[in-house]
Amino acid sequence: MNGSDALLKKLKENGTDIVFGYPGGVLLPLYDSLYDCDIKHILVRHEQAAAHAADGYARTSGKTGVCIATSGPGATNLVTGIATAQMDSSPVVALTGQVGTPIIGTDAFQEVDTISITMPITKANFQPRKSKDLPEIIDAAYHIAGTGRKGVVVVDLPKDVLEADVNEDDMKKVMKLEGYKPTTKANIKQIKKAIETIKNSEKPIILAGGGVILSDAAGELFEFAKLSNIAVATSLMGKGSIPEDHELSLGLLGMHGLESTNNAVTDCDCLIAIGCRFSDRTTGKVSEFAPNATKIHIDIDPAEIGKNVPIDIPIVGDAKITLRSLIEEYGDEAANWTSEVVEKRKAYVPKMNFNTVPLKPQEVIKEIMEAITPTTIVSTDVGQNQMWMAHYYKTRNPRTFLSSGGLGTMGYSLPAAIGAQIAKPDENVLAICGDGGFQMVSQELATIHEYDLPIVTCVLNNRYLGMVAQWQVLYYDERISQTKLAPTPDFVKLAESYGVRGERVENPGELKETIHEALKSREATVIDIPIDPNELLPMVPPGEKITKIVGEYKVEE
Ligand SMILES: Cc1ncc(C[n+]2csc(CCOP(=O)(O)OP(=O)(O)O)c2C)c(N)n1
Repeated sequence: MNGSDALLKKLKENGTDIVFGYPGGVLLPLYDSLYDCDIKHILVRHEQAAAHAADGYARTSGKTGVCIATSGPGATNLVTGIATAQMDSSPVVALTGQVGTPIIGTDAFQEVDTISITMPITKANFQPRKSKDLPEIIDAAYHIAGTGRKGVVVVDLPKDVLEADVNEDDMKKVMKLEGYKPTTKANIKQIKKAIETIKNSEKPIILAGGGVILSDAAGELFEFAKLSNIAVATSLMGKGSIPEDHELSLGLLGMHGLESTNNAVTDCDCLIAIGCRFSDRTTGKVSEFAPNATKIHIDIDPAEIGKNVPIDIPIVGDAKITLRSLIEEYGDEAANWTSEVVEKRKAYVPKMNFNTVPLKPQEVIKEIMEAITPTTIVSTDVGQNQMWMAHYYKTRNPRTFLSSGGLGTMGYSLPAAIGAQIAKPDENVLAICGDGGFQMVSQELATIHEYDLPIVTCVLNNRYLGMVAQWQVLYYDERISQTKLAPTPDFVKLAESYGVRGERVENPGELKETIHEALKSREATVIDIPIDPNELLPMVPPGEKITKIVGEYKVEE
């Protein structure tokens, strides 16, 4: 067997039956091996989409996603998707082609130093120089990507390594990964200390991050929250870690968080952060973030603890295993403050009902929620559309809300939805995007059509790079510089030209029905939704404390 065959065999052994990629000259051996292999290859229309799709697949399924790109421009086109997945700790193995080993470093045609380029944006990267090393490197790549704090591993594949022979003994070799031993089981003394602190506090709050979802700990989180009667705020990545229609859910915290949540966290005297990296979007001004709270931080990555926010009780461990220990050790003492916090959250009922044309984004989110079920997977893009969703949309299940939280990558939503739909073929998948982000990846409608993926794409079309325009309005004296997107293509016709159904919804009440019909038909549909570009998203100015919200929250009378 040659290197390519060995590689594909290893992918299968590691549980991969689907890959997202785009071929090129140095990958000809690999694509030839794929020709009669039962791993399904999804041919995207741009490599960035391959990485986002692998990432969306990973986030939805919990398995490691795999993407492939050729050397040089193929590899550089993957970079944004790699960085996006890595920032959000999504397990992805990225396979890149490389020129043959004899000409590495000669400025050969389509040569780029992928290892150096991806070093700072991956968890690890490898370049096998001999075919016999390829199998153990692939096993190591999966192991590193999918354990500890998950992330991206690049394997850069020189063409001759793909061509040369690999024997059965090579297939059995195991790489020794000295020094890579993530701690999953937390120190029991720290757990006991945390419990004592929680019980001695009067105003405890849990802050759940994406780590809860990544470690499949949502069930344990909910159990612990109910047992202790402590309400849960989430970061953007933590959306779905607790059913957001349950009264113990306080919703989103931070720059675009709910006012009641930002106030509750600011007032709390004990903050139990789980799988959360305290990003600037979540904390605002760090010195005024939960200033009176004793802070407990549970995280699998010791490097995260104390990195952004000083921590009183560090607990290194996997969220699921640690929450299980917390539940076992806790007893049944319930917190008292929660009812007050919950009442305040209940009193804050954001207004979403607007009977206006153009549609208000809040109305759009309301109708989306009415059209779908708790298991529908939604992916958002980046910009106002993302934050309207983050603030108003109630996520009810883990792994059903996909969003580029760390890198903030426009163009994420549509290809991530492709990965999600492939991971969950029977589930409904909705991609939400702005007109700017949609235009960055709209070519992927061809992929959606080719593979018959029934994704429903909602374009919140404000004819602006809305989020940036909003900052220009608020902080740059309304000097709208290069953020008006005109002329915008006719998205209905664009969709139709790709063989995808196109619809336009302009009136309140119609969106729900249109989404419903599209989902029922199981036919890919793009819905162009002209929305009011003047509706401003309330926010905390960057670097300010999270109680300082500017812009008016419209609350139900
Ligand atoms: C690849 C990329 N380029 C630029 C940005 C900076 N950026 C953040 S939000 C935004 C505007 C997004 O506009 P649109 O997609 O129309 O969504 P909206 O904010 O209007 O919902 C821009 C340009 C980004 N996040 N990603």
